[in-house]
Amino acid sequence: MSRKVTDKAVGDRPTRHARTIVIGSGFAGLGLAIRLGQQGRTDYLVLERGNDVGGTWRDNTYPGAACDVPSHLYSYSFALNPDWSRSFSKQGEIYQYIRSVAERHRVLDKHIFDCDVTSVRWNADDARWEISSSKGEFTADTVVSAVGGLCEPALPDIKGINTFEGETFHSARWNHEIDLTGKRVAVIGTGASAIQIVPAIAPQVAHLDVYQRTAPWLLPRMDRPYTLPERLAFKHIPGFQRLSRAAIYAARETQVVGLAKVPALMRGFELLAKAKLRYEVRDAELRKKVTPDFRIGCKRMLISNNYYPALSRPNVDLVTEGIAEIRANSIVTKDGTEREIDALIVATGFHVTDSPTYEAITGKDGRTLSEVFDEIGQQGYKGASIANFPNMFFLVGPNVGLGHTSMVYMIESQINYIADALATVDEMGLRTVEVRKDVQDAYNRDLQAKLGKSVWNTGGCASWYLDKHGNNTTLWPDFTFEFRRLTKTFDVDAYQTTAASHNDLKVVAAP
Ligand code: N01
Repeated sequence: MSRKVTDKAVGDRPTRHARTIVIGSGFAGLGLAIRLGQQGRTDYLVLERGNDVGGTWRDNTYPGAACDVPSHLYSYSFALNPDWSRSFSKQGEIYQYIRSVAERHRVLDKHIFDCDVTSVRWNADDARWEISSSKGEFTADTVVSAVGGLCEPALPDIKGINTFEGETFHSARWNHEIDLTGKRVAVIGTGASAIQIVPAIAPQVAHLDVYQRTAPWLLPRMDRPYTLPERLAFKHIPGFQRLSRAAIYAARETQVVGLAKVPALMRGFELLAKAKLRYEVRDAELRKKVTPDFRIGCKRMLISNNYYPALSRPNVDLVTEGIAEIRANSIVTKDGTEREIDALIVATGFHVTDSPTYEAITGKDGRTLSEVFDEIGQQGYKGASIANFPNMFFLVGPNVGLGHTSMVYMIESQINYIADALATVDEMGLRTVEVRKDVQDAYNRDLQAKLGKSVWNTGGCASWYLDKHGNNTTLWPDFTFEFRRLTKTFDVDAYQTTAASHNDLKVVAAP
């Protein structure tokens, strides 16, 4: 979804109506599309701005891109893949996996690709959503936004960045036409993307400056290729793959205790990370620069075995002085040093709590999602519904994010909930469903009370997990099986509903 109209030639096309329209086809939107098909629904469409399914795994093609959740867990429960080549998959393999699942479940013909949704407006008279896109106009009884939290690259607001004359691009929009071989390159950022990019390009470039604002915590990456006997076992021994997935899930879930409930327990991880740092960074000055000053887990814990060694290379400098200005061919730091470069890579993350996609959605009272969030922060109910936005559901909405385990697990929980919501609407003959504001408020009070104790809120760091109101509106503060339990069935009592009786809006459930 974007704010800009990218295709002017849409005027003459007739408006298409679908019972359900899903926007976005990453892990979330695609998973829901498959479930809609399994429910026997045919009257749905998926509008995708890219030219293929895959979402973030289609877009993030930077060198070194790989998942930091083990492959057997980072996949759909209904489409396990015994053929993963290694314990932590690389981007290309995950993208191919998502593609193959889409093909196998025959949902690609429900997709409209290169369809950039520019506005989504609620029409109260017709109880429908009106959607404008680069591929024409649509209406839908229900819209599911599955655009994801990491879809809109955030560019740093640094003086002079637009005057840079060399090659420049964001990590999520890698320009493969540019050959970095022998060039002087700068990378801004030291988050999950940058720590994969730096070791991948360092051997190729003439010189690399890595601009660090905050040193991240790094843990070992237990990655290795699967042996042939293991792969045969995953394929042929009944239950072996499920068992291994369950073991990974259980091990990861234990982290919730330290992250969300008793942050002091994170000291154990800190000791491990410090030992790794001492072992891998021999130079005392560099070690000082890369030693974090906040409790581990406050920002996403990163895993890498080759980032510190890359920083130690003779052609790599870690710059921590802070950027004052970017000039036509150089970066100037606050201490006055000017470093010349040919190419600039910005690995500065995404608009998460302030996504521009929120501006495109206009709810019941005429306010956009962006305006609603601006006032109260990113609040919703079970990450799936937001008051003022009837007949609209969200996949990966507020407070369903995770740092420690597979988002696909959370997505599948939400798919259960939304699929059951659509079934309930049909069974009860409902015209509209909108989460009750009092229920949403109580839900968020409870979330914030839990998050107040978490390491994300108390660990002494600034992160994109927190919004401008200081609230953590991105992460789920409990075990993921607790979220699975909460989303097992659609709790219609939490919603204000109207019955589908012509245009007569009969309230059948209200606060
Ligand atoms: O982005 P980030 P990312 N001047 O926001 C720095 C997922 N992911 O693309 O820490 C200078 O984490 C910023 O500095 P600071 C994962 O969920 C997953 O790396 O804010 N620096 C930080 O170092 C992850 O959390 C995988 O002080 C500036 C960096 O840029 C999410 O994507 C792999 C700056 C941004 O880090 C985002 O990761 C990759 C400025 N003006 C990503 N602005 C997997 O393996 C920002 N920075 C699954």
